[in-house]
Amino acid sequence: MNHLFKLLLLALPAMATAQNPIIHNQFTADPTARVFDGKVYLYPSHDIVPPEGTRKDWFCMEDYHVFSSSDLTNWHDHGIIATQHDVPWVNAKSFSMWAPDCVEKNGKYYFYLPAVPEDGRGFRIGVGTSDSPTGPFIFEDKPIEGIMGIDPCVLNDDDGQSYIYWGGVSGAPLNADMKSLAGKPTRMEGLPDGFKEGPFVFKHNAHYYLTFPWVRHEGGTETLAYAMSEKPLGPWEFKGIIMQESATRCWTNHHSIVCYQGEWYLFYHHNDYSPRDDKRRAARIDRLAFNPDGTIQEVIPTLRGVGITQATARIEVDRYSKAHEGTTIAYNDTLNPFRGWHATLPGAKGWIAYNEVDCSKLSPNAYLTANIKASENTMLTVRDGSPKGKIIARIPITVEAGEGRRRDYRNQWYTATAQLEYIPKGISQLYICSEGTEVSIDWLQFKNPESYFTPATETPVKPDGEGFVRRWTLLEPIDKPNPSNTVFTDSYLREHFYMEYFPGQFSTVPRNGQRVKAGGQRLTWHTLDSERYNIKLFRFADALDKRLYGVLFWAATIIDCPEEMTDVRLSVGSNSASMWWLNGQEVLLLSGDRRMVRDDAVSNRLTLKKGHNIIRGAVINGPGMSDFCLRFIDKDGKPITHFTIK
Ligand code: FUB
Repeated sequence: MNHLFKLLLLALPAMATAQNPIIHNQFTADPTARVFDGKVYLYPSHDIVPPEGTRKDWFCMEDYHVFSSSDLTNWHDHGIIATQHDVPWVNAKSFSMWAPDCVEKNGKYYFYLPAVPEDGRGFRIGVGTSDSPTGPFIFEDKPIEGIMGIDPCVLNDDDGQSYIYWGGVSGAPLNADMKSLAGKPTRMEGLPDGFKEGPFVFKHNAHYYLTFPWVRHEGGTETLAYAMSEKPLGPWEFKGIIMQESATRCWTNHHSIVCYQGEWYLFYHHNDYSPRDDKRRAARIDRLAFNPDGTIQEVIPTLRGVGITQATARIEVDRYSKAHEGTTIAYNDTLNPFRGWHATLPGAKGWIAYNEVDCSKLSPNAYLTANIKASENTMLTVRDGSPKGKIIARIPITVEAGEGRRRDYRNQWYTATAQLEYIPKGISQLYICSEGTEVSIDWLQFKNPESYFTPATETPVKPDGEGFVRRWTLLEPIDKPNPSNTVFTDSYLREHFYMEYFPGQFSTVPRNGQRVKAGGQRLTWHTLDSERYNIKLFRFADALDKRLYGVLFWAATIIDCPEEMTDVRLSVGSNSASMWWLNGQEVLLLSGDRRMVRDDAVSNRLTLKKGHNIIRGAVINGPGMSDFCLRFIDKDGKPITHFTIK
């Protein structure tokens, strides 16, 4: 087993994913996106499963969350910004907090929401004010006078006038307070017949766009359509469809359109996480483009969505950008769609492509992991740019228990690993190609091996903020076969730590690269800075492909004190037993079978000399993973940090 695969045994679970739908832990409908201060903020409705006593087949929302992102890929949930209990005029049992909007004007943020009022009659629209896009919002006592309806959308025009639109479709100018109408509501003219709701109005190149969900024929479901005008309240000229009806008959669609960092995006929803119930929806994003005459090009919904995916993030390849005919996708758990999907490649020559993967942060010793399932031994290749592109990695899939393998993985998910043969430069479109029989794939993830140490430089360093000494000269492990830690009594340790393993063990100060002979072993000292407060001797040995268990480690370091320090104590934690010497004097013994715990054992009071002080340690283990941490503390137990380490 080589170093790479051993590291995998301790690999951490994957982090963020970044495809359609964009929020993965809750339903998010009616996604209104707005750009504030260089970030995209998302204000969706929050569909929930209807609680007991409420209609099971209808929309059900009791609060709003707000999300933000600076890359359209990683979304941060800022939590709940309003509930049906906080807004004074809302009927607190109505579960009717439908599609909202939020705009900024003169440094204030106005959050508009539709809901059923206390008297239970129809929908009204109210507003809350905040100094921040994430709230807290202070809500008005009453809904806006003159509006009955749902789905507010506010346009701030370039001349300073704001307008509010709602329902299907009316509009009116707003007063400067953003909380009251400055004129009579008017019905927007020029729109086609058929059910309309969810207006979203924006301005681009002096054209006003009124975009809206529209049911174009009896028995149909909602498309997204649009009209254009040279005036904010029309009359409008109907232009056509932005998005066709849902292929799976999700009855509603609801959207917003924003320009972010020079690109246009359509936010919309679909019932990805609720395939049998189209009242629980999930927000998505796809790119939107204009024709030279200002008309909008039709948007084809994708699984891939938008945004660059880091190669080291989990790449959900079932959210592919392209796929070979015959590729299918299915839920990982039909009882819990939030557990995502997997793709199945039909066999030889099948492939899926996943675009915009940033490989620039992969280190030369990066490797690939893939969660896969197959019924026969087969092979996948991951290629750069095309199904015939350069091979990045080959993933051999061995599912049958063979000689030396205890597990049989036929038709079971398992994580395969592969070394990289080639690392694409920058952004790549990955092609995952089947080279044999049918194979299912859930995700891919590239990993940079974790680093635990870096070679020390000539420059002295300080202990870390908590006083831990992180620079050490470590000797490659001496074989000391001990099948268990139970032998580590004081007497055993005294005998074995004081044995002479190599010349100068207690007298010379080791230097980086110096070699010593210990019994039949030729061993080298390495001066290293540890990335962590605890010195992971196990990782040190592993990276050098040395024996890990039943070994004895020697460590030494020199600390340089600016003055004499009295009444200090040496404080150590180690796995397993260890002994420590200061300037040649034994000061601490940690015996028995112990775990590494900071400040596990503390010495008697000591004096550190002005100038150089030599600390030596020996750590012994049986079958465990060795590490240690060491610092000095003062008479009050506070860490000492004002010395340097050579
Ligand atoms: O989310 C509830 C309603 O469904 C919205 O207000 C409509 O636009 C439709 O998406």
